[in-house]
Amino acid sequence: FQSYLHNSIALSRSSFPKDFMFGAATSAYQIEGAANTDGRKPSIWDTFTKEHPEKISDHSSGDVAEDFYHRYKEDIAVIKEIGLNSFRFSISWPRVLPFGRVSAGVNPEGVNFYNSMINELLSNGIEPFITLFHWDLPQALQDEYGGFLSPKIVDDYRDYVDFCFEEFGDRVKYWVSLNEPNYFSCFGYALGATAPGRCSNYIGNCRNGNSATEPYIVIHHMILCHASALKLYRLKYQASQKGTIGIIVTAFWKEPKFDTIASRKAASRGLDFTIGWLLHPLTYGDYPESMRTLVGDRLPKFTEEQSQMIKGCIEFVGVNYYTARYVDESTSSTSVNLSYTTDSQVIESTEKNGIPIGQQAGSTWIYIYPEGLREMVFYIKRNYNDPSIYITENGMADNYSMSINDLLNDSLRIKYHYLHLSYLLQAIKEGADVRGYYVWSFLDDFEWEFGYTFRYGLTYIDYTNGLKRIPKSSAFWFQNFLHGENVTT
Ligand code: BGP
Repeated sequence: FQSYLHNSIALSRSSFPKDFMFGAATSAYQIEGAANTDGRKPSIWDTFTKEHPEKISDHSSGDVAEDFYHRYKEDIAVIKEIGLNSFRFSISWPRVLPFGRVSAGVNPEGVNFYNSMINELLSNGIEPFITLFHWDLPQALQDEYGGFLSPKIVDDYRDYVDFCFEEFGDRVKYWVSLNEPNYFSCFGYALGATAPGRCSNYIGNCRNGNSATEPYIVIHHMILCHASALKLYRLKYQASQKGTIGIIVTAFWKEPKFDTIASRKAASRGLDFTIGWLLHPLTYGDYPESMRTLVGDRLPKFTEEQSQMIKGCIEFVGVNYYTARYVDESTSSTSVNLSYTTDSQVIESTEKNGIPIGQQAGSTWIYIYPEGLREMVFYIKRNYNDPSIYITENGMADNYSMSINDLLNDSLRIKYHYLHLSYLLQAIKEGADVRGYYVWSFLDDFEWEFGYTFRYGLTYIDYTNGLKRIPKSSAFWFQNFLHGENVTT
């Protein structure tokens, strides 16, 4: 399939399975805005952007974002026009339960918003695909007991998702428990670069946390959260609602830098410390052996009962695939790498002998490496009992400083999606159980620590002109593809 990279072989919708989901992905804090509207209370992201504007490239926040809260009908009409048959969005926990718990008060306006949005999607023939937690924890729970650092989060999370299943589950069949716990914990608790901004000098440049232990504690609790949500759903809702619950991992492909045993082992450790960190315990009941050995006592332990409970808790894996890295072994304890912790003893690089692993995108951390998507899908199939897979995010950004003309004529984005879809199709033909593909993202949006400086959307947002939406060339490209045309780049 190297030929995809060189010749433009036409790609057609009809080559994909008939019921394949083609969607666009978003998350609440990144698009909704209306941060202080209709009873919503702060999340840790509201607090973080207010207290640490210096940690966001353009010192911005999601206060207004793209105002999806007020403009969802117009946006859903465009989703339909493009021909996407699914929409991935997240529920803002502090919009429905402003203080985190039902007992502290439900916000009916927040619940109404999601009900109306879900109904709007369904009446347009678009399948809602809902993330229950995309990083915006109610600040109240962070203040009360430190959020995901405390085991108390497990009960509160379970009660929150119980509330969502009860309210929305009659119409929603696809749920994701947690978006990218590995990114949330490492950037939020090792590097201090994203909310809640904790770290120690061990890795990050601050002293309010402990980068050596906290990321592991946070993920430990998130694994228990996922499993409790799944158990609860199976017990209470499965029979009547007939939905499914997956978990999403940050899935950088790791390509051995050299043809050596050391490089191959490093790649395998790198994968253990990212996707294995979650998928191994949720498949087999415990962390990967490499993690147990290298992290030692700092890695929390599951009790026998917990281990039994978390085992076999993967209904589907959501893969957020953007890019890949070359990896090699490293014994230096100071290297920060995209396995996010230094404990994996892996050094990552974007080039080999001065040649980059792929073309660099406007989101500078993304090098275009579509082969890695196929590799990742098969790696998960082989190592975690062949689960169903959804590509829950795939995309690249342009830099905000480009001219509007170039931003709208986004030929590199078209090439990016064409290449990734081509490799994905190949994987499906070879027997991978992949059921959907979601573009990140539908709109240009608030990109966490990058603020509005990275533009990932199929739709351009004019931030200086009333948040006017303008479809980019890539939106038309998807429209042609989804309406049955054979497309190239
Ligand atoms: C994923 C997140 C998304 C989105 C995307 C783009 O990790 O799930 O919410 O933000 O990455 O990444 P970034 O903003 O780091 O460029």
